[in-house]
Amino acid sequence: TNAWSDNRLRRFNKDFMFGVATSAYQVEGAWNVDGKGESMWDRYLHTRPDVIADGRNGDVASDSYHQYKRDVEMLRELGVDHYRFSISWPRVLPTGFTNIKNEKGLEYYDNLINELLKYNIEPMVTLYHFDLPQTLQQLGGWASPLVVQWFEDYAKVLFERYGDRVKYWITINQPSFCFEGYGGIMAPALNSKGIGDYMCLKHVLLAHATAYRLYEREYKKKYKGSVGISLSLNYGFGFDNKTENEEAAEIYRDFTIGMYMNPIWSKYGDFPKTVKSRVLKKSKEQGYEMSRLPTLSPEEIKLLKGSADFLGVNHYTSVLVKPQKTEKFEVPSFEDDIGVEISQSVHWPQSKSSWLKSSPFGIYRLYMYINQKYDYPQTFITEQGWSSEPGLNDRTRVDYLREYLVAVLFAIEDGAQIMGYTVWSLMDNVEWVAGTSERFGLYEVDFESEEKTRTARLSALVYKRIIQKRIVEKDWEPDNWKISIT
Ligand code: PNW
Repeated sequence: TNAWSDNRLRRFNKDFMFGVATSAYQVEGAWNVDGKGESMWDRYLHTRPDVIADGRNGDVASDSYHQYKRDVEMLRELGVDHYRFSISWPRVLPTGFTNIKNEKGLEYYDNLINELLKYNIEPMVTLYHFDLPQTLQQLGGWASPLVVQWFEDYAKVLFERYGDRVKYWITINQPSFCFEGYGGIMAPALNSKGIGDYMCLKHVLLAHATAYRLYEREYKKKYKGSVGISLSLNYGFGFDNKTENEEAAEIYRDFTIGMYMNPIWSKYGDFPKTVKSRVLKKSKEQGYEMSRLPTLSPEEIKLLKGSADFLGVNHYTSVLVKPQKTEKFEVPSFEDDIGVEISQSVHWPQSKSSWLKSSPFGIYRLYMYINQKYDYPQTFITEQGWSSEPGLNDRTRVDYLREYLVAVLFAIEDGAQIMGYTVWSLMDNVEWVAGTSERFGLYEVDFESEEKTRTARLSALVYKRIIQKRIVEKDWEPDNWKISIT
């Protein structure tokens, strides 16, 4: 389908918020500066440099710890309404606990927030974007139930310190990091497929809900902010409309969308029935006494239900789903529990990342799906982006953003509740184990330069124009590629 197939002019209303995102480990650098503690990503990439595609880790990254004023200048050049960034837990609490509060680290975020507010840019703060203090990882990290309390204590420090100025909070970025960290090559890279990943997931959800309740109880009246969680929600289509493929896609969606949304947004809470029954059945067959998927108690179900003022949607791509036939997965594993084979169409344009292809109708379908299942939840698109080669002429990113933004307009027209849109990312950064081999920035970063010089790409100019005009113009081209504050 062609996103441009009708000629009606749709526009974003004036209070729709446009922004860009980054995360602490990926941009800040200064990994051991001014009293910052070690994170599990510091430890992981220092001990396993071989896993990084181009060897570049987050020690210096885009050096935003020192360049934040330039970052805010770029935000002003773009004319964004908000900036989504994350706080590094070990930068503010080097031991992971609240016994030592690192004043220098806390001041860094004070400075960034104040600089944003000076120019009327709304800060949107993520409490956790993958960089757990290494001290806590050693004590079990997200697989330990104790992390729920540790996270609440950490959240309290941030709500106390920044609550007067920050109105949009995101507790956790993508609970699905559990599957990559306990069954893949993301930190802590502990090989515990089908077990550790589910334990992690339970505690991540409870940590989120506990932080949400803390804000609700102690800060909401005073500060009137809202608290959400960002989920990685790609859409799974049936490979074609054969019944078995449609059924496989429904199971896939239960495991990758319902898994996170059901506990918070459904009427009865808890994990989806299909997920619970499939993992239980497989676990029994495999000789386990009980399900590898931990249960949620009635109290936990209650704590989780309704524990978000908004859903943060991180949406990059879509997949095509068939029942598992030829592929063999590790046993036990999340993949084996789902029991489907996924692929992407050869017709979808390919980015620099193997997993990321452009399929703009996917975000429209995702919204129709969650609206029907969860009754039109309030959402904020907290990440969407495209990876390219280095270079300023990022035509493929321009195409991607335009087509997805048109799809977002279609979704809004059909009732989706979307408060804003956030491009991943403001600038090139350390793309986890891909290092700097995949570039997601509207701004290019010259990682060879002392200052980590930032230069606007074509997409930065196009996004600026979209923000100004509140419409998506298919054919607009800038006169020149200079960007300035207007
Ligand atoms: C996001 N997928 O993760 C993360 O939040 C960012 O830190 C990261 O830089 C960005 O995407 C680009 O990778 C995702 O498989 C990882 O669809 C994988 C997927 C989606 C999001």
